[in-house]
Amino acid sequence: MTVPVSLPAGFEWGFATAAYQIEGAVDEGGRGKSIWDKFCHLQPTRTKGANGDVACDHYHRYEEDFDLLSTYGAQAYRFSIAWSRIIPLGGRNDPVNESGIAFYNRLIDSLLARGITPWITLYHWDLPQELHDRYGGWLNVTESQLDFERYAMVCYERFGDRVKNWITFNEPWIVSIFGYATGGNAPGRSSTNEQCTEGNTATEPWIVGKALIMSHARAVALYNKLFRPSHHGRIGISLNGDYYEPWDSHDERDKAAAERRMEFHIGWFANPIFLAQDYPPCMREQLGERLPKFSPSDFALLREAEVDFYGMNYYTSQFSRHREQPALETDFIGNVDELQENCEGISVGEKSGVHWLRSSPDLFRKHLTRVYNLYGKPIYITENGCPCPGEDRMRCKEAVNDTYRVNYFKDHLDAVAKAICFDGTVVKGYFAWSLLDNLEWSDGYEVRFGVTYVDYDTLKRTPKKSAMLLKQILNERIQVDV
Ligand code: PNW
Repeated sequence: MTVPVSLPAGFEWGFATAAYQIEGAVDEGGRGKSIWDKFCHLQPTRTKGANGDVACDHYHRYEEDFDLLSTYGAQAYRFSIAWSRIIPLGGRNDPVNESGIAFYNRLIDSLLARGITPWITLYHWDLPQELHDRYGGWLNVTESQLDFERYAMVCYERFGDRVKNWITFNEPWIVSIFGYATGGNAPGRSSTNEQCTEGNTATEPWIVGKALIMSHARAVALYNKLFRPSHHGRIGISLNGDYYEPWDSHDERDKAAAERRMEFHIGWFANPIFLAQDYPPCMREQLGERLPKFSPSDFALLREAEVDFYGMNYYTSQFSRHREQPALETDFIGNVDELQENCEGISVGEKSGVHWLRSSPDLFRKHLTRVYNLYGKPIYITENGCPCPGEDRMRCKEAVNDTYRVNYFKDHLDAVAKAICFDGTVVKGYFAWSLLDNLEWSDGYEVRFGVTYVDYDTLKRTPKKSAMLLKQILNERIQVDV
């Protein structure tokens, strides 16, 4: 039996991007270097030869890109600010770059003129290189949080009259783990990855995690105290994390492994941030002294940093299987195996164009409801999307027929509607990742997540079928109050 479900009135939706993935113009307008500039130019390459020097050239083509947003019917647009455009050297005593401020003012004003609501992410992975060189960047918990606080303050002061939606960090888990445990992302530190010359996988990610949590807390506390009363905006953070089912649903140890995996993914950040509590007990148990502690003053700050929403980036789900042997010091997932098939050989979902992502909308619904029940904040889905199978080898003509993506969006929006209607979960908005094909970090330009095809030789943009679909689905589905 099919039941018609709909999304509530006022449900916000649009598309998301991030500065380094689309802007280009890395040497223009007084921008300073970020850790991604350096990482993308390492030899031998760690990013399939790709870098963000030009990317989608959004820096010069933003009007054209916003025309696309208008055509697609978007109500909102999530983008990130490159810290090193605003404060090229990054630090709290370093100069503010007016030309960088002017660029983001142009973006904001152009969106507002079109009736599109801007959502700003302060940090989407691009730490000013200078802060990394000066004191180790996120490895320095004390310094980094003060510099981030000042950067946030400049953004609120200069943009907060018009910007009412703020996201402090995008995916602190990826920042900590890919940056400092596996070394797959900038700054590329790891003691288990042969390509890396520096790092300590057993300790660094946990230090960085604390720096990100406290930096977030400072930025939110500052907003609450000095800006909320007059700006009346909303602030939150975007956490990634898959949903995990037990590999063998009859095995209690696999059930515990699934829950533990999610605690290592989400609870690591969500317990301190949303509940002002210590890290999940299973993390303390496994990581012992390697997991930094929160002092009474840290907890006081966490309590002051009440947020308005939970930003959820969701792409896929997996199965989790317990391990018999004790955890390695370098383990960061709770001593489990992660699998895309369960013990009966059933796949978690249909394969996409990238190995780590299979389409699992039913588990998305469970994930939404679990997160809402645990952390109690309204959820905005700040990223959801996929590349189609084989899309990396397609030319424009083929790529625009993105049936897999169309179905992915349909199925995932259906899951959102069910979570709202049947599970009582509060979900208030949805951003598709991404407006444009763009630099997919260490995967370079081959993996395409856009609803718009970008030809990287000519930079021509061509809408794919999925681009217009969201407008159709969301307009049909949103309940109209009469
Ligand atoms: C997110 N994983 O990253 C980022 O926020 C985006 O910038 C990125 O383009 C997008 O997802 C697509 O990858 C992730 O391996 C990268 O599970 C990798 C994973 C999850 C999220």
